[in-house]
Formats: sequence, C-alpha cells, structure tokens
Amino acid sequence: MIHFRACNLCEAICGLEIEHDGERVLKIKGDPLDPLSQGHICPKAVALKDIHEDPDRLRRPVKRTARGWEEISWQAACDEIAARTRAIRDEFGSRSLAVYLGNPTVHNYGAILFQRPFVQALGRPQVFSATSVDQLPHHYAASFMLGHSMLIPIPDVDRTNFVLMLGANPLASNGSIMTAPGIRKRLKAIKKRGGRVIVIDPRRTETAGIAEEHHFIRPGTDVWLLSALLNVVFEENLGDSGRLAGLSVNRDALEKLVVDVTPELAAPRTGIKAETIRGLARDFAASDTAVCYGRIGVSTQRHGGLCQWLINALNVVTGNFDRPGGAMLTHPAVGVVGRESTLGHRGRWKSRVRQLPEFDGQLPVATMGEEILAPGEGRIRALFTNAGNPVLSTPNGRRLEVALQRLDLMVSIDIYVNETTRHADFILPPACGLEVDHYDLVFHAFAVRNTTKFSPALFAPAPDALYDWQVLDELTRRVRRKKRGLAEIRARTAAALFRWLTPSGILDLGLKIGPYGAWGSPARWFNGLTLARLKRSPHGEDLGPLEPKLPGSLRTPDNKIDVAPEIFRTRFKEVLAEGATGDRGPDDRSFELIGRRHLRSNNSWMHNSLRLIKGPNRCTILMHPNDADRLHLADAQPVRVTSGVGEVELPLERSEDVMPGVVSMPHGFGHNRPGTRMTIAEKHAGVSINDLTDDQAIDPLTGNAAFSGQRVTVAPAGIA
Ligand SMILES: Nc1nc2c(c(=O)[nH]1)N[C@H]1C(S)=C(S)[C@@H](COP(=O)(O)OP(=O)(O)OC[C@H]3O[C@@H](n4cnc5c(=O)[nH]c(N)nc54)[C@H](O)[C@@H]3O)O[C@H]1N2
Ligand SMILES: Nc1nc2c(c(=O)[nH]1)N[C@H]1C(S)=C(S)[C@@H](COP(=O)(O)OP(=O)(O)OC[C@H]3O[C@@H](n4cnc5c(=O)[nH]c(N)nc54)[C@H](O)[C@@H]3O)O[C@H]1N2
Ligand code: SF4
Ligand SMILES: [Mo]
Repeated sequence: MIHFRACNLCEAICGLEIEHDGERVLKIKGDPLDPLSQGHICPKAVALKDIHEDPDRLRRPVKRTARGWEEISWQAACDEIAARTRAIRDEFGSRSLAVYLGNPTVHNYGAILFQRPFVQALGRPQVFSATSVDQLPHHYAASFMLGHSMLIPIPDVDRTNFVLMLGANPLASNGSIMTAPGIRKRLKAIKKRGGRVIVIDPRRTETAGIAEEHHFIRPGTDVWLLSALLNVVFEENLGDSGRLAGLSVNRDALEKLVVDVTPELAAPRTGIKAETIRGLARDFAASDTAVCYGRIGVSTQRHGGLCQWLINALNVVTGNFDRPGGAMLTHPAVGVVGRESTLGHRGRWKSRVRQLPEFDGQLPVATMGEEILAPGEGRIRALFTNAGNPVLSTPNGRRLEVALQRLDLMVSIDIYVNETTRHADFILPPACGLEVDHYDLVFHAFAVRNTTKFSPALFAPAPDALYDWQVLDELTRRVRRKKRGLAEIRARTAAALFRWLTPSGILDLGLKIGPYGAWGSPARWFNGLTLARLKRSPHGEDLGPLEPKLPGSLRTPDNKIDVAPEIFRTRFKEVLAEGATGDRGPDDRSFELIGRRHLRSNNSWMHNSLRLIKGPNRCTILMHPNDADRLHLADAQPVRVTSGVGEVELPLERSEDVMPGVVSMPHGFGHNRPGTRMTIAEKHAGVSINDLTDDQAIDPLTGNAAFSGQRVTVAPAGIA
C-alpha cells in the first residue's frame, strides 16, 4: 500500500511516498507529484521509520523515583503535575513557572495550536523557545520595518538571477526561512539561466561548493560588509527610485548612517577586500533581479538584529523587494500574519536578572539558566519543556544542567530520555511522526512557492497514547486558575472551543476563511479550499508563485516600509562608536568558533537512528592546515577546546575549507551524559558545542544567542 504525506522533520516539507503493509514501513521515497518538492527527499526522511520503530522511544509517561524511571498512567501523571504546579504558583506566583518550546513544536500544528491555551492557563509564566537561539533577529527586522514579526521576506530563488547568501548552508540544512525542497537544483538553475550565487561564510561550505563565488568572512563582522554594500549603493547612486522608493521611509537616515562605512573601512574588519565589496555592491545593484539572504550564521551572532535589518534594507533600496526574483512575501492558505501590528511587542517586561527585553511575549533563552539559579523573588521553580533539548541547544548547557537540578518541578513533553529530559520529574511522550496528521502551518508561509498540503496519519497510535495537543490540553484543564473575570472566561471558552474542534477542525476553519477558502468569496463557495478538498489531494495543491503584496500586507502605522527604524539606528551608532572589536593581538592564539550542520543530523535529536549516524565521526573540529601546523596538530588528533565557560575534547580535522583563525564544530552532539536512554546516540556521543558557548554572549539588541565567533583555544588533548 502507498501512503502520501509531507515530511515534518525540517522546513523543506518534502512530499513522501511511503510503501507499507498496514503495520510496517517498507520503503520511503520522494513523491514526484508533490507540487513543491517534486520528488526531492533527503536521507533523514527514511529515519521516520527508525523513529517510529525505535525501542528507545518512550511510549508511556514516566516518573522519576528513587528506584529510577517508573511508568505512570496519564491520569496520575497529569494530576500530580497539576497539583505540584498549583502549589508552586500559589506560593511563589506564576512568574516562578516557565516554559521552553523546542524546535519540533513548529513542525507540529497540534502543538502550535494548543500551546497558547496552556501558557495562558499557567498565568504569566516566563516563556522561552528555540527562537532566541535562531531567528529572533528576523522577527525584529520584520516587526520594526514592516510592522509584523511574521512578515519575513523569502528569497525568490526560482526567479532570481543573483543571490548574495550570508550565513546559510542550504545544501546541508535544506533551506531555512526559505522552504525550498531540492535547493541544489534550484540554485544550479540560477547559473543555467546566466545568474550567480555568491556565498559569504567563514567556511567554504557545500553550498559554496556549487556557488559561482565564495568569500571567507570573519565571524560576526557581517554588519560591516552589509553597511559597506549600502554605502556603495548610496555613494554611487545605484539605488532604485521606482515603486519601492514611494513605499518606504527613512532612506536619507539610512544613507547618513552608512556614509562612513566605506569598503576600505569594512575590508580589514571582515577580511574581504575593499574592491570585492565594491564589486559585489555594483553587481548586486546591476542585476535585473537580485536578492540578499542571510540565515542563522548572521542571526546567531553579536550583530544579528542589525544584520537582518541591513539585509532587508539592501533589498529594498536596490528595488529587490516585493517583486519576482527579489525578497518576497508569501500568500499561504492559512495566514500567520495577524491584522494587528506587533510593533509594540517588545520590552513590555524584562527578564529579572539581566533585564533583557521580552519580544512577542518571550524572553531570550540565554537567560533561562540564570533565571533558575539566581535567588530572589521571581526565580523560576517549575519548568515545562516541550520538544526541546536546551541542554544541548542553548548556550552554556552545562550551567543549565546545574540549574535544572535546582528546580522544584520539571516536566518534559518528549519522546526520549535525552540530555535535558533526564533531569525531569515527569516525561510525557506524545504520539509522533507517522502516527500524527500533519499540516505545516509555519513553513507553507515561508516557502518559495505557495502550496498547501494535508497529511493524514499513516499508523494509529497505541490505544492509550495521546497527541501533543491532547497532552497540552490535559495539563491546561488541570492547571487553570480558579479565577473569575472576563479574561478568564474568554480563555476558558477558547480552550473549550479548541478542544471541541480539535486541531484538524481548527485547520479546516483556517483554510475556509483563508485567502483561497470556500468562505472567503461567493465565487469560491463550491470549490474553495477546505480540509475535505485537501484530503482529496494527497500530493497537495499548487497555489502559484509568490506575488507582490505591498502595501496591503504592511502593518506599519503609515503603511510604509521603514528602512531605518530608530531601534536599529541607535544600536548601529553604538556599534560604529565601538569601532572594530575582537581583533587579535600578535600573541593571541585563540580561535573564533562557528557551528555547522550536516545533512544526516537534525539539531540534537536524530542521532539515535543508525542509518543517519553511522560512518566516519562527524563531531570533529575543523581547523585550517596553516593553523594546525602552527600548533603542531595532526589530522584526527584528539584536541582539547577551551572557552571561558567550559572545555571539550574531540578529534581535529584539518581542512582548507575553514578560514584561518576560525574553527568549526557541529551542534547537537554531546550524548555523553549519564542517564540518557538513547542506545545508538550514546555510542556516537560526540561533544556539545554548547558546553563551550557562553550564555552571556548575546546580541545586545535582540537578546539572541551570539554563538558565532566566540573565542576558544585549542591544544592537544591530555596536556594541561
Ligand atoms: N551552538 C549552536 N547551538 C544551536 C544551534 C547552532 O547552530 N549552534 N542551532 C539552534 C537552532 S537553529 C535551533 S532551532 C535549536 C533547536 O534546539 P531544540 O529546541 O532543543 O530542538 P531539538 O534539538 O530539535 O530537540 C528536539 C527535541 O524534541 C523531541 N521531539 C521530536 N519530535 C517530537 C514531537 O513530535 N513531540 C514532542 N513533544 N517532542 C518531539 C526530540 O526528542 C528532542 O528531544 O538549537 C539551537 N542551538
Ligand atoms: N540536516 C539538517 N538540516 C537542518 C537542521 C539540522 O540540524 N540538520 N536544522 C534546521 C534548523 S532548526 C535550522 S534553523 C536551519 C538552519 O539553516 P542554515 O541557516 O542554512 O544553517 P547552517 O547550515 O548552520 O548554516 C549557517 C552557516 O553560517 C556560517 N556562519 C557562521 N558564523 C557566521 C558569520 O558570522 N557570518 C557568516 N556570514 N556566516 C557564518 C556557518 O559556517 C554555516 O555555514 O537548518 C534546518 N535544517
Ligand atoms: S529535506 Fe527536510 S523535509 Fe525533506 S525529506 Fe529531508 S528532512 Fe524531510
Ligand atoms: Mo532552528
């Protein structure tokens, strides 16, 4: 039998064709009829079978006891969790409760929909998520420039003739905030039609390997490159004075800001020659279509917020925004951009210890550990993690582990006993993967083409299993405060309605009232989009290419794009005043650390699949041969890497592909903690890059973790 669905493991949402016998998966391949992925898949898709069958995957709730983990019924677990949560809240208030929302929640529409009621039922808990170790700067740029944090423009790679790509390696990651399955083909097509892809990265990545040009850049210095590109655009009058000029404000302010950031100033800071920078600006502006795209390498760094702003600004002032071949907004079947602006959603409260501003209701996760550890009123005492492994995924994971042990209550909704959940008092494992229906609420909205697809569950979950949304709902009902008042009644009614509708009912409503929906216009009453219609289209439906959406989509008060919002201007001036930072003195033997991804890894959690993890050890530290020679380090030699917060030992890999002075390590490894239950991952443990990264290193503007460019030293292992 054949089952069609979309893969929910990463942002590419590839269509799958799964051969099965009703109980077991026999074969997984790409679905050539999927309108978005057209047959593309990557090796991780096949691991859906491994996760489904994994004997290490938890199938029933467990509770930590003096005798170890013991199975417990859902009812008993949820009752006890709720009683303990209430007791903590009664004594210390709801700010002593916290939630961490991990990456896979965004690939799970049930979890997305039922998270909010749960958070509301807790009161005013402190909310953290993977956003602030990832794309928070994109949301800042979207919110302050376009008026809504979800108005993130997508590079129209299928129609552009010039891509300037910074800090992204889609050949490994399969594209991020750019759902573009089969990206290798899409990028190669650019060259075929006479265009160019240029990659700016401290490592010559797999993507750089198929690009027309690659330039090394010193980690964390992209702000100088981007502002110098703008400097040239203004200086040489290469900007576009067409439609976008009328749609944007503050161009003069932007021009003034970058007036002194000449390519000559940027060159020594970035390591890219002034002439190259000038050439890049000219070529970018001269191309009939061009797009600048920057992803996590330019987000998870000290100037993440400024970088994402400057990238948008470059696209706007050169006329490459909201037009085919440029950076475009999408038109998904279920919208993610509300009517209201999110402009005021920053700094309405601050974190207790470091006074970091909230954004869209969340605090930066780099501060979670200290919020648990630092004594005083408002200290976090109870933590719920959902689909996350912050011990491996957030900076200074070792300190976070110390913190987790100080909690009065920790509850994890997760399918594994991993490096984080091993500290929990309860682990609640939902049905997952092939047992769950899927609709990609988030990534259809970040895709290079408008498509829509619903995936029914392939297998029935165990009779006593609950879905993520049901687990959240069970907890929601039990932890809700017994308060009166309009807000309380509203929240209660909404939660009851959600429960009655279930995620697929809510999705059906969303599709019907959406822009292609049956309820949107009388012309579509009989043939508009509904869930029933999607269920009859197992490969999904094509909704057409991206189209210009301005000014209608803007949520700024004046309906204009602000190319130089005050918050960025202020920060940029501070950075200008600081001047060049982080230069190495002649005796400085430290390296700048960067991360990397591999096609057969997925963040911290897919190392328990033998087919993905086998082969040569991937958890190595890359170093340029000149540096290695200087330190007398041989290939494969175990080295000790030391930072201000910790040290790890792992094998060295000499590589011409990494910039001199920089070393690169993957993230998501470190399965060497005792007490996890991941038999295969433990054998391929590796070490965690976040045992080295400092939680105090953040982008001061956004609070996003600044992973890139942190200083480490490297020495032979075993020598103090
Ligand atoms: N140094 C450094 N650190 C990084 C990064 C980096 O590049 N460098 N990248 C960052 C980025 S971009 C991200 S997004 C974060 C990700 O970090 P996290 O938010 O911690 O996410 P994952 O590592 O993907 O952890 C996923 C967890 O979800 C569980 N899980 C999987 N499927 C389900 C499900 O259906 N339901 C439930 N309840 N649980 C499930 C898995 O068992 C696993 O424990 O890491 C960040 N950390
Ligand atoms: N196979 C696989 N796919 C994944 C994931 C995975 O773990 N494995 N994770 C998923 C997730 S959660 C995300 S967010 C996406 C991320 O998707 P991408 O953003 O494409 O992530 P990376 O592959 O880490 O690419 C980041 C690049 O930035 C470079 N870099 C580091 N520091 C700097 C800097 O200061 N400046 C510049 N210009 N470049 C820098 C790094 O060398 C690296 O090549 O991938 C998703 N897809
Ligand atoms: S690229 Fe992503 S969505 Fe596509 S098969 Fe691989 S993991 Fe799944
Ligand atoms: Mo991510």
